[in-house]
Amino acid sequence: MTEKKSGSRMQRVLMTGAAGGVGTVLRKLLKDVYPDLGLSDVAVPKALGRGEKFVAADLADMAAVERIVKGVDGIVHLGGASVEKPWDMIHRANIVGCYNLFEAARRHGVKRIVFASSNHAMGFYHRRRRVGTEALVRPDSRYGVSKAFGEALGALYADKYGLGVLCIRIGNFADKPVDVRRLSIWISPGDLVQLIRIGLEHPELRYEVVYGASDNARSWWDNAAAFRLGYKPTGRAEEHLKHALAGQAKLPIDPIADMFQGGPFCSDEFVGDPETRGG
Ligand code: 15L
Repeated sequence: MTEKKSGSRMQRVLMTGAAGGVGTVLRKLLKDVYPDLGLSDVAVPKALGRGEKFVAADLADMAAVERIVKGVDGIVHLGGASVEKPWDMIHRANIVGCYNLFEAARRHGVKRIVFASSNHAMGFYHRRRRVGTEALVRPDSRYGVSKAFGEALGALYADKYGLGVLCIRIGNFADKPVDVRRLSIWISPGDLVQLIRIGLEHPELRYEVVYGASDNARSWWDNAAAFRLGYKPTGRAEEHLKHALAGQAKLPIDPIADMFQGGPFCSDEFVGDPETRGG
C-alpha cells in the first residue's frame, strides 16, 4: 500500500501476543513500519531486542489490559490461545481476554484494531467449497468458536462505538507452505504485514473480514474484500510445492482432516459419520 493511499501512518501501535510464533516474526517486520511499536504478552518474549518496548499483561486482567492500551492509536491483537485448548483456557484468553482488549480500546479511544482471526472459524467447510466472507461461520474447534466470537465483537465495537476493525482469518503463517493443506491457506510474512497495514491505515476502513492468504492457486477462499481494500499478495504457494509435498509425506493418514478445510482441527475429537457433517 502506498503512503498516499493509506492516509496517515499510525504513531503508537501495540501488538499483543508478541511472544508467540506469529508475533515473534511480525514484531521485527512491524518495527520498521511503526518505530514506536509497543509489545505485550503474558510471557516475556525470548531474545527481546534492545529497542523493543515490552509490557507483560494477562488479557484476562482488565486493569492490566487498560494499562497496555492507554495512549495507543492502533492495536494488532494476536494475543490468546493460538490452537485448540480445553474450554477454561480458551474462555479465559480468547473470550474474556478478547472482550477486555476491545473494551479497554474503546475506553481509551483507540482508533483501529486488527484482530487475528483464523481459518478455523470456517474450518468445517468442505475442501471442494469456495467460501467468501459472507458465508456462515463453521468453526472446527473451541478455538475456532473463539475466533468467530472475536469477529462478532469487532463488528459490535465498529458499529456501536465507531472503532475501525479488520479481522484477518489467518490461514497458515510461515516462510513456506509446509504440507498440501497449507498450499491452499498459506500466507507469507510480507503479505500479512500488508494486510495489517491496511487494517491500521486504510482511510475508509470501518469493519471488514478478510482471509489472511497469499496468492495461492489452490485457495479455497474468495478474498474479494481484501482486494477491494488494495491487498496485492506477492507470495505464491505453488513456488514451494516440493517443500510442501515433502512435509505432507511425513504426516499420518487422516481422511477426516483431508475432507475439511480445517484439517486436523476437524478430526480432533471427531465422532460419527463425516459424510453427514460440515458445510
Ligand atoms: C491457526 O489458527 C493456528 O494458530 C496455527 O498454529 C495453525 O494451526 C494454523 O491455524 C493452520 O490452520 O495451519
